[in-house]
Amino acid sequence: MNLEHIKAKDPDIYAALINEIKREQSKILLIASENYVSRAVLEAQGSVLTNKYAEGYPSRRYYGGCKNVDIIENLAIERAKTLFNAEHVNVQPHSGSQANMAVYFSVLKPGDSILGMSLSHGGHLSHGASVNFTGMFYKTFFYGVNRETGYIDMDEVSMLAEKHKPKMIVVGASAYSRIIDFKAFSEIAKSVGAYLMSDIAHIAGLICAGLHPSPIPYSDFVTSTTHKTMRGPRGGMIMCKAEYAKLIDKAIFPGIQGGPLAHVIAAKAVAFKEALEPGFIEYQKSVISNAKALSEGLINRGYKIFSGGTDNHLMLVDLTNKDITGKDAEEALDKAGITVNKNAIPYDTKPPTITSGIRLGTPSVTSRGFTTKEMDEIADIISKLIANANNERLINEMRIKTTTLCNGFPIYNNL
Ligand code: DSN
Repeated sequence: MNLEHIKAKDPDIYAALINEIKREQSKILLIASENYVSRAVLEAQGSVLTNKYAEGYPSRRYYGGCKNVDIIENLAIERAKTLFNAEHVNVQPHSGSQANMAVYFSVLKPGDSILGMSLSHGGHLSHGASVNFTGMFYKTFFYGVNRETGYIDMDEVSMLAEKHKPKMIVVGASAYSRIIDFKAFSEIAKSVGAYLMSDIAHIAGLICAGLHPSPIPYSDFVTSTTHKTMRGPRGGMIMCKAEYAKLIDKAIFPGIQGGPLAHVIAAKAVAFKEALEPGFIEYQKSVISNAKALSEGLINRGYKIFSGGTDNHLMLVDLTNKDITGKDAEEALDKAGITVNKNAIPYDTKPPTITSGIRLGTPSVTSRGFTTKEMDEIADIISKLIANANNERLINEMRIKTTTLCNGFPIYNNL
C-alpha cells in the first residue's frame, strides 16, 4: 500500500497506521462484526471521491459536477437491489445506526412504541436501549431469548406485541447465533398492525449468499451495515418496499444526513459487485463451517456455547462454568494474539463491563483463508489460554502458535 505521502506529511499518523497494519496481520481477529475488505474496496474508499459534495440523489443533486457520483451511486443501488432482491435501496446511510434512525423517523413519531430485542439478550443499542436515542424518543419494550434453549422466545414476542401494540417491531441482533424466523415476526407484526423492521447488519452476507432466510419478502424495512459479513466499507444501507421509497429517502436526506460519503458509496458498490460473484457464496459457506468448527472445538474441550452452538458466523462462549470473567478472558487471549470482545450472555449476573462471556465470530479469519483445521487449532489455543490465564510461559507459547498461523495467511499481499 502506498503510504509515502502520509509518511512525509504526518509521521505520527503514519506510525499508527503501520502499527495497525501489523496488528491486523499478526493477530487472529475473532470480533464477529469485523472483516478485511478487498484491495479494490480499500482503493475506492481512499479515492478522490472524498472531495465531492453530492447532497440529494442521482440526477437530483444540490451541487454541480455530480456526473461520476451519480454513476457510482446508481451502480451501488442496482447491485444491492439484485443482491437482496429489494424493491428500493438507499446506500447513503453513514452507519447502521443512522439507517435505523432514518427508518424510525420515516414512519414513527416521538412517543410511539417499539418492540425490539433486549440489548442484554443480544439486541442492539439502536433497537430501543435507554441510553440510545431510541430509548429517549420512543416507548420501548423488549423480548429476549428462552433461558433453557437460548433461542428467541416467539411466544414472548407474540405476547408482548399483543400487550403493548407497538407501532414497530424490530428484529435483528448483534449476538444471536441462531436462524431468525422473519416470517414468524412478520405474522406477529401484521396481527397487531405494526411495521416490521429487520436489521440484518450481522447476517447480511449470509442472506445474500442464500445461507440464511431473507427478511425482504416479510419486512416493511430492512437495514444493514455493509462492513460485517458483507465485507464492504464501514457504512449502512436501507432496503424497503417501493411504497416507502420516498419516505426513506427523505428521512436520510435532508432528514438526518447532509452530503453522502461518495467515496464510501463507491466502496459499497465495489463490495456489492464482489458479493455478486460466485466466490462470495463459497466464502459465506466457509464462514459458517468455520464457526461450527470453532464452536464444536470449544464444546469438545469442555466449553459451553450459549444455545448449544451456532447456525451463523458467531457464537457466545458462556464462561459461567469456568473460573474467569469475559473481561479477563478477553485480556488473556489478547496477550497471546487473539482479539475478541467480552460480551454479556443472556441472564448474565455480571455487569456489561465485566460479563460472563465472550463473543467469537469467523468473518475475518475466513477472509484470510483459515479453514476448519485452523479453527480447531484456535479452539485448542483458546481453551488452554482461558484455563491458564495467568500463566505467562503458556501465553508466550500460544503467542508463537498464533504468530505462525497468521504468518501462513497474510491478510493482503504486499501491504
Ligand atoms: N457494534 C456492532 C457489533 O460489534 O456487533 C454492532 O453495531
